[in-house]
Amino acid sequence: KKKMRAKLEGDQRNDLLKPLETNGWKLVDDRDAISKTFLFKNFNQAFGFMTRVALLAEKLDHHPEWFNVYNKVQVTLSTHDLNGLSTHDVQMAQFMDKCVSETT
Ligand code: HBI
Repeated sequence: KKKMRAKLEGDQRNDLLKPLETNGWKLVDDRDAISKTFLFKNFNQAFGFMTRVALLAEKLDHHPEWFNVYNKVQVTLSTHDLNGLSTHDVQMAQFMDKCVSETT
């Protein structure tokens, strides 16, 4: 059973979300979640990104909600067991942005 994370709140929540928001992550209106749309050069790059993220998702047992069409990947991150945001979501978001920075 996966280690349960606490729901992000207060100062810790703001400190962790601020940099992500600077990086294009948005708070979702009607739920405690963050989302971002990634645009790649082509499907190959988009799916390569999804492959890297999928491996981390399995390692963390924490999976994104995502939609892909061709070179676009729309991602929403939330911790379903908490019905809110946890550090798992922050870790996934940070990793996704890292993947993009490593994409030529
Ligand atoms: N992914 N985003 C997210 N949130 C969860 O709560 C979650 C998950 N992946 C697997 C998972 N929980 C399971 O560990 C539990 O539902 C048992």
